[in-house]
Amino acid sequence: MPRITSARVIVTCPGRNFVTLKIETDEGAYGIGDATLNGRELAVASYLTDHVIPCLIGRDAHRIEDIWQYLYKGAYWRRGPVTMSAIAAVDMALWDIKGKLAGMPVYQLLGGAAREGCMVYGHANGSDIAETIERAHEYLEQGYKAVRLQSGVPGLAATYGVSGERFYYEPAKGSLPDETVWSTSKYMRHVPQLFEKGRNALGWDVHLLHDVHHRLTPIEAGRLGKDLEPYRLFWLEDATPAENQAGFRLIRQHTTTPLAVGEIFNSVWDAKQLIEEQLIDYIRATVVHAGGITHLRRIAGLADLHQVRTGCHGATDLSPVSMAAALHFGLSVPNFGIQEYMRHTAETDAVFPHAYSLSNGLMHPGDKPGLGVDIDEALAAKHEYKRAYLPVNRLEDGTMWSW
Ligand code: KDG
Ligand code: MG
Repeated sequence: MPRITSARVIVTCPGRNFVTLKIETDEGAYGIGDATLNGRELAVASYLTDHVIPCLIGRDAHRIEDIWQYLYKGAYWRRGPVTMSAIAAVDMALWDIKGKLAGMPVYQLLGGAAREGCMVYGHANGSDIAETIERAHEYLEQGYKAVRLQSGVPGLAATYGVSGERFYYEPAKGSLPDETVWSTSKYMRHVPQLFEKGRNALGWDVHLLHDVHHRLTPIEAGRLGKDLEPYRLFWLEDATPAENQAGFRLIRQHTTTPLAVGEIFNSVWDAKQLIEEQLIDYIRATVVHAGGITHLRRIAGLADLHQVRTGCHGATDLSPVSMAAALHFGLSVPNFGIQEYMRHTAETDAVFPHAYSLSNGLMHPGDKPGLGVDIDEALAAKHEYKRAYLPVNRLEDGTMWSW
């Protein structure tokens, strides 16, 4: 049995912060897992170093489920993004080790490929509608089958999802959080125009998506969904905060626009009612924040019973280790829907060399044993951690709102 001999946390900032767990065994194989929680990175690093790693040493690295249960039930304090990101990092690293020892890519251990590749969506964003459409065309030229459209809103100085960069979106910055200002009425007037012009310019053969980023109430989301019905969106994402899962009933009563939610979920319990009542169409929980491959498969299993498909979050703040794990999961799970792909910068890719690739709008994790991602520790050590916060958001009268 491969015994865990050491584990350590590597914090690096190749353009943005990433937290990685590396687990070594006495059989020579090692595994890595992503533990990045954007804007709160060091909390997970400490949870791992101070509380999880001492419990791992000496354990059989093959016993993934038992170690998962030990860390979840054994902590007494269940769930929450810090705990579940730490468990996820251990879980990913153990799947990586199991794959390496078996000489197989992780997706083979999960049942093998259930499709040729994972359809991904890219982010087209611009300061106005014309610029967003121009960028969407660039994605289509690169073979993407699905594109998310976000654009600046007239009258608002900054809008979620719009960045100066062409292909990378990086909202975390500053030694204190930036403050942005939000107007629901300005936004609600603008978005249907974005999709009317978007459909006219891009045609009907591309899937179009949009992220509301938790800004609306359920009834407002119902109205927006109804206004967008003529443009046949693939999904409307995070239309309203989802702590109150029953709130999605109200949205469903008013629109047939498909709904996606889950990027800040960390457990199947966050999605249970949403899935069981079929209040959503896509579950967007991630491998890193929702307890790793082991727990994500459990969520997908429940979702499959209710015709809810997966659509894992894949922003740049999830490291290439998470991206690889999501692709092994996505390739093998029966109810895969789509995978978000916000590509990483060249600096990040150099620290995390990886086997996954994109071709004709589909991504494949590659066939290297394990997850197929490594970390160049010498290069990682050259990029020192920099505190960076996600922005906060206020209404025009100064009231705090969801960012
Ligand atoms: O850390 C926050 C980002 O991951 C988030 O703002 C990106 O909403 C997002 C998305 O859909 O990619
Ligand atoms: Mg989102």
